This record gives sequence, structure tokens and C-alpha cells, in this order.
Amino acid sequence: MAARVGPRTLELDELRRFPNRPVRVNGTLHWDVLGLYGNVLDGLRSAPSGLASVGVDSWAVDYGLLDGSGALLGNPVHYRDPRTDGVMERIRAEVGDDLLYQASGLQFLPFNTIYQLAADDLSRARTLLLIPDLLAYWLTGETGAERTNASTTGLLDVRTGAWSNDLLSRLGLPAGILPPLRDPGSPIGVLRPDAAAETGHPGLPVVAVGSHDTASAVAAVPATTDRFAYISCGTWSLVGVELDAPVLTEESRKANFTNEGGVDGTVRYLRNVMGLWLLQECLRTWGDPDLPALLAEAAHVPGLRSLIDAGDPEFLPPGGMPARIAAHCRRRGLPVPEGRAATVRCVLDSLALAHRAAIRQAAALSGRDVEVVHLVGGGSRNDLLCRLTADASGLPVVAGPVEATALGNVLAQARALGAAGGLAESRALVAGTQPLRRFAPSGDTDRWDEAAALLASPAR
Ligand code: LRH
Repeated sequence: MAARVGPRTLELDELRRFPNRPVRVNGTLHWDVLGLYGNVLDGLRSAPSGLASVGVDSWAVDYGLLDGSGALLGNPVHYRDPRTDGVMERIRAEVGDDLLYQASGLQFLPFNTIYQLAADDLSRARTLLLIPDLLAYWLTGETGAERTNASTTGLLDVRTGAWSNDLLSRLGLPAGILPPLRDPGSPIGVLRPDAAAETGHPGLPVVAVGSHDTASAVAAVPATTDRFAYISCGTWSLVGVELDAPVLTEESRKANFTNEGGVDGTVRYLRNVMGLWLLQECLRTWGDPDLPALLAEAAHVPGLRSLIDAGDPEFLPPGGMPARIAAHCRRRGLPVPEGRAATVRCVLDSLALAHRAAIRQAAALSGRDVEVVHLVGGGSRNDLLCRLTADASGLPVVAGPVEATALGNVLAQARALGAAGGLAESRALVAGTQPLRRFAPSGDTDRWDEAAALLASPAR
């Protein structure tokens, strides 16, 4: 994305879009990170000259390992790979939930970096770089760990903002592989000569942004009040509130809420909800049928019949999603969705219920009142999901911007260059320049209360 930012201007221009397809090799699910980097170079090559800077963000938790010469030791492994099966349970038993949560403030997800590292061979590793830091390293030659993304590793001390030496030594992980931390807005370096020659941007500064995509997305939520919840809705739905300080109570730990680091030292207090992954995987199984037509059909299917627990880890791995959804309904004694439109409706109703639960719990556990829900990211295009989320939560949903992550990324750069203000000003700029749509709740929350109770009841 190329962007233009000014006092009343915030424009994005899409330079290049490419699929990020995982590849299974020898039974392990990998990311094609060199392919991604090649596409980054191609995108930069097609950018206009005179760019002020560039910033990199990506999904969280995954990493590449470098050897002593700075070479990548194999392709990064996808967080959905089963190599971490059982690892989190073992470490939780060894170290204790309370200690892990007090140290990192992170929700227990089997793919957090800490558990991936415990399943990895680190014998030849000298440096660990999270994915955006790896891309920035290839662009500049500089290593480091940007803080918002580092906060998803499970190894960052949530109170001090430094790497947790205590956790590292308890787990026997080599502390030396974790590079120095850096904050959004700090300079990383300039394009190294080979990257400059390939792209035609000599001397282009690379600036650290909220390199965790969700951190950038939350920074670009067009909130005009403190009393907002957000749903950063794409492959995942990241649902929560923004706080000044972490919530580390036992209730919070048991509710599996995370305290991830936001831009400006804020805390993203949220829960990972399975998100549109459920839908994406259904579409992939069905050979990618026309989505708008399917959504239009799903809008006419009677709602709240087939339901799944969208937080169930059984939905994490890829493959055979419609069959897994059917089996889940059957096991719970709920009607099995008949056909594609009913399956899509089941997914969207279930996501709306999971959104509602996470919004309510985030508010209750943090004490933050919520008056409005901002739904940003690709999911904000999905009218049915926005409407169902408003109905389920009983709150107005403001949908958009679709490209919240890219906007948060460029706003952090603009700010570092003195071309944009702080978080509140940046959000006002987003609210004033980007198309947003408002979905009022229907007021019929009884049906959703019943559905939530039905889903919470033990399987019949
Ligand atoms: C969303 C996201 C999310 C993480 C997951 C691994 O893209 O970064 O915040 O939990 O990917």
C-alpha cells in the first residue's frame, strides 16, 4: 500500500496484493517467506518515487531463525502446524498458569511463540526474528524485535516491557536469540543497497510501526469516545477494549483474555475468536464459490439454529471445515446445517455470538463501559456479520475501515515523520476521511440470550 497523509488527508493506494499461501513440506506446514519478501520487493518497485518511509506489519507469533552468519535456518513454520500439539499443556503443567499469566499477560493459545520454541530445534539458531522483523531485516540489514508483536510471543514481561529472563531460564530457552526491542515510530534503518537497487528507492528509511497487524488495526479504529470495543475482523476476530494497564486477575486468566501491547504503550485487552477462518476454510473446501451470492442466500436462512462454539481449538487446523462444523453440531445435539448457505449462516451466527461474549467479558473484566463496537478489517465488508454482531451484542456496530491495518501502519510512520498527531488525532483523521457504515441493533436480544445459553449448556 502506498499512502498519502496530511492534516486532513489519509489516502491509500493499493500497489500489490498477493495470496499468502501456506505450503506443506515433509508433513510440516510452512510459510513461503521468500515468496512474501519477493512480493514486498515487487510492491516497492511499483511505488511512486519520493516515498518518505516504509513500515512492515504482519500476523503475529511466527518467526524465522538466523544462524551466526545471518542466514535463515529453514522456512518459518505456520502457527497452525500440529508440532505444538500437547506442548502448551506440558509447559502449563510445568511452569503453572498463574506464573505464565502474571509474567506475560497472554491468553493461552497453543501457537504462542513460547510453545512453538519449545517444539523447535534451536541448536543452530543465533537470532530469532518475528515475521515483520525478518522482512525489515532483509530490507535493511538491521535486527530487532518490535514491541507490539513481541508482546504476542509469551516471552515479554507485561509489566516491564522487557524480555522476561525469568521465563526464558525456566523454559531453558537461550535468551541470546532474542534481539533488542524497539517501539513503533523508531527508525530501523534504510534500504540496503541490494534492496534499493531492486526497488529503485535508494536511501528509503524503514520505520518501526505497530508490526503486529492487530496493533496497527486497533490504532486505526475510528473511535470518537473511550467507551468503545473493537473487533479486528479478518482470518481472526480480535475482540476487546483498549486499556492503559493490563488486567492480570484470576478471572481474566480463566476467561482466557490477553494483554497484548498496543501502539503508544496501550494494552490491547482482547480475546482471539476463530474469525472468518471458519468461512474461508469452508469456501476453500467448496472450490471457492461466489461469496456475495452465498452471503445473500445465508441472510435468508432462518438464524440461530445450527451453532458452534467458535472458540473451540478443534477448528484451528486447515481442511474439511464443513464436515467438522457438522460434526460439532451433531455432537452438541444441535441441528446440522443442511447445505452451503445454512453452513455459512451457522458460522456467522456463531461468530456473532462469540463477538458478543468477548465484548461483554472484556467490559466486565476490565471495568470499561462499552457504548459502541468498531468492526474493522476485511470482515467489515460482510454486512450480514456486522448486522448479526450488532443484534447479538445489543450495541451499535460501526463498520470500517476495511484497511485498518494498513492505515495504522502508515499513521505510525506519519507520526514518526511529524506528519500526524497522537492516537486520538490519528483516529479522528480516520473517522473524518474513511467511509464507515453504522448498524443499529434490532433490540431483539432475547433470542440471542437463548442461543448463548443453548451453546453454553453441556452437549446433550
Ligand atoms: C491476526 C493475528 C492475530 C494473532 C494471529 C496469529 O492476523 O495477528 O492477532 O493472534 O494472527
